Amino acid sequence: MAKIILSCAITGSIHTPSMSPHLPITPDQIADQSIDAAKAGAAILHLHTRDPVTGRPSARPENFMAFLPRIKAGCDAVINLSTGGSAVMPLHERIAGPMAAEPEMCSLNMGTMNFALYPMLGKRTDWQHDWEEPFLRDSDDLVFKNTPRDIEGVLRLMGAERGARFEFECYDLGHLYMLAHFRDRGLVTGPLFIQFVMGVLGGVAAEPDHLVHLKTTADRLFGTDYLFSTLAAGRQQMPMALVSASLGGHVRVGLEDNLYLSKGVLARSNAEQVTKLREMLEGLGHSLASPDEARAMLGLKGPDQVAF
Ligand code: KMH
Ligand code: ZN
Repeated sequence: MAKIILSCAITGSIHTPSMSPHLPITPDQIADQSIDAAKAGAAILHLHTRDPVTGRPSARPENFMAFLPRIKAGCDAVINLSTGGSAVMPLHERIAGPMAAEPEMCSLNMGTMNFALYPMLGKRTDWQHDWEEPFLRDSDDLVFKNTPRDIEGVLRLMGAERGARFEFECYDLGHLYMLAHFRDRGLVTGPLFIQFVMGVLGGVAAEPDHLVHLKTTADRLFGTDYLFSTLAAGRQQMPMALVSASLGGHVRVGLEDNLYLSKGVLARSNAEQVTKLREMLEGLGHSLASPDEARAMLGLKGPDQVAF
């Protein structure tokens, strides 16, 4: 069996500080949890940043630079910076940090979509920060804008001009056809790394038969010129990771996608989720790729070619 690339998405821009005391917010918290996740087996660290005081999603270069050198000094994991930022940010704001840091990898969201977080409001009333409740509530009228022009811009600025390769975030079948369109125009080249994103309200639900159909479609469009990984938001995180691995795919966990370790039990760290998945995968006979093995599989430029 081929080795499995485990990505860990450390903090994201979906969950808010009141939802878990373990969600990393400050540069030290993000760096510590990233290094621990890498030590536990994550080959790739998918990173967003937050305002260190309020915890609100941010994509400011100075917030990224406050932890990137520390993470690089503390582990050899591949650094993958989000260009999705938060769906509430315009694209120029979302890519400011990645443009300054010039990472080996960055995410690229393959279509415009709804990104509805308001079901997470639940019955909670004890918000720590003023921004949290309206941030979630207003997502009933939120468009996560990723038009072909936006995608082409990120490919040029981050790929052609800065040598990054991409985690292509595909939330639905149409996003695969958009990726094939850019391949046909010669703007993306293999090996492509597709992240199937399941369970976001606005994208496809986290069901095994949907994943099989996404993979079958990607096989038809990209043949052997791609690798896929799967993330499922919320409680389907671990089950879908195991389905992904069983189909020959790679896996992603992390507090960006799910705050829990098991039903009703908050994960105390990203490393805890990495360790849990690692043990399940190894129990099934799989083994994890090291960061350098992941670099070779994905054709990355190397950690000495970044700007941090
Ligand atoms: N937050 C995930 C649902 C990005 O950072 O570009 C998708 C994601 C997007 O990771
Ligand atoms: Zn992300």
